[in-house]
Amino acid sequence: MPTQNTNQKPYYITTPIYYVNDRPHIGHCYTTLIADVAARAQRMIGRDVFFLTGTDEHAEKVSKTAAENGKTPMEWATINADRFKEAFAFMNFSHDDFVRTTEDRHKTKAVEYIQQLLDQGDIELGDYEGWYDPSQEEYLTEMVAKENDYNSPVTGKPLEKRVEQNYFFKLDKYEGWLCEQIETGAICVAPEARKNEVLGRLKQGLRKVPVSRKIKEGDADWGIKMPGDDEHRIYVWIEALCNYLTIVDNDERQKYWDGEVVHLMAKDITWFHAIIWPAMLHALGKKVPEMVYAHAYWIAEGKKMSKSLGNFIEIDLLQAYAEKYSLDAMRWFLTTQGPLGANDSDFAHSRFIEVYNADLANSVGNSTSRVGNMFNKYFDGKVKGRCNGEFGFDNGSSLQTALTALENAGKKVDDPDRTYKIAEFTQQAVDQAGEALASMNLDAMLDAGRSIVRHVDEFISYSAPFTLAKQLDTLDDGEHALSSILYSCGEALRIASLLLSPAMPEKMAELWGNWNCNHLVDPDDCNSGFVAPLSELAQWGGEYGLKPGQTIEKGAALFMRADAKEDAPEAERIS
Ligand code: ME8
Repeated sequence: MPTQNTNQKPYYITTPIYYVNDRPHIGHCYTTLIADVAARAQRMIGRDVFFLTGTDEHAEKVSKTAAENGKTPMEWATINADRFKEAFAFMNFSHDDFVRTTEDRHKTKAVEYIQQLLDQGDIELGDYEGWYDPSQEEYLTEMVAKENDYNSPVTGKPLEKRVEQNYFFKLDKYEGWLCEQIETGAICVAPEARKNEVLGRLKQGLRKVPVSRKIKEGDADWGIKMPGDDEHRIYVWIEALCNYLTIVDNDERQKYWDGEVVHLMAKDITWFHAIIWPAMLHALGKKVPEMVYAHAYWIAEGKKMSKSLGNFIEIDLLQAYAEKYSLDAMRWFLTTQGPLGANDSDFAHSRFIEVYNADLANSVGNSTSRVGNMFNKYFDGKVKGRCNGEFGFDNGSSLQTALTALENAGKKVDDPDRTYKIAEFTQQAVDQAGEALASMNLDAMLDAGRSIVRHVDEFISYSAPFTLAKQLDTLDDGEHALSSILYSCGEALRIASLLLSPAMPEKMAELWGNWNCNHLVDPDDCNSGFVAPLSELAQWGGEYGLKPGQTIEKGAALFMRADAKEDAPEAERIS
């Protein structure tokens, strides 16, 4: 086990549980990837993390598509749940559990919660008339229905006016409390645009919400019955939300609910997570989530992805990209270019190549192979001596020696007074990454790693160790200067690789293999995978830093440059 930082609460991150009427696509992989990157980063800083994903199986559309495919609902749910599991294994996600809502462990607890709400009078029977969106299996308010001309805001198909006798949850009772929780940030609804939207809608007033569906003749026997009433089934949304709690509601996992709870999803389902679920939890006497983070959408080559346009980015296309450019390059692209904030993102091939070359081939890949090559060429592939990562202009300093070599070679130094405090720079980057992680700004977190790589590149251009290497015989302290420069570049890149690893775990592990940094990794630790928290791992020249005598193998380049004009990889379309 890595030494866990005991001042920090356990961290519990969830993704939506996905419908199993169909196979997974980029959207499902994206949200789960973001959760994976956050989970890996939180584990790396030493927190005890639980990461949950899974499938939502009791929806009407699951039994309908099952029938269309000549399967029972359970057979169809299993086929698709397995596709989700396979897709998530391919994406190298590190979830700690995968829930299927058809499992007893979920069903039993969900029924218990509903029973408690019934007993307390928070749920009661009544009549309901409203605009129902059959494609989404949800009722919309009069205002939302009207705004969308009585069509589904998601699919554009007509809404249905339905009257039902239902069980209702008294959501209206919690209006004031919810407003306060969200306004004060006790429940942090993010990004800000989503918070404003939710508060705007909340201030129009809340009504009771139906939590059951009356069973009609001909309905498939699918879903969980309302406790004590065989004529109703628990509305799939209400039951699905309970998954976040059912799976950790036991002695062993309770600490995760007591810790920091983060629910991640896209903006389509913010309301359920920011309003209905916290109110249910509050009614149950449970703690509410600390954060509800609703990102925007992926669109494809400028167009919304939809079934009718047939332009959903499917797993096979992601696989084709992974095969050609590596899985981690694809994970990198999705994480850094995705719709984590309030704006939608376009999955365009040209953009992929641009980002791949700029961030990976020309930056991380190039910098690590350059430094690895120099260690090989100048010091037999070994770290020579340590250096504190400070380069100033005292006479006789390593930087001064390097610049003298440049002058000897007849080259001009642009800014002869530049100093480099590389160790300090890496420490600042580690701090920035931690701050960015706390607010789910994963691009900024990864950019902290990228900024170290840029700093190293700049330092190499400035100090020109290859020029210095040619003059080792003529300069008194040439070898010491060269070794100090290389140590600093190598140690900075080692620290950068830690910050980049949540998005690119395989590629960074490959680098650690080449650079004999395996002492960072604890393969037996199923939690973080590291031997210590980041604050210790990233200490410049510390216990886990590069050491004199350590072998640095060149290894193959981590990322080969891509031709800007090359075509998008072809995916075999899944039928
Ligand atoms: O809503 N871009 O399941 P679902 C980004 N079962 N993310 C996308 C996306 C896109 N274009 N399309 C989908 C459900 N997603 C319910 C959830 S939770 C208690 C129940 C992702 O299969 C995103 O996370 O329709 C979105 O919220 C989710 O898939 C919807 O998945």
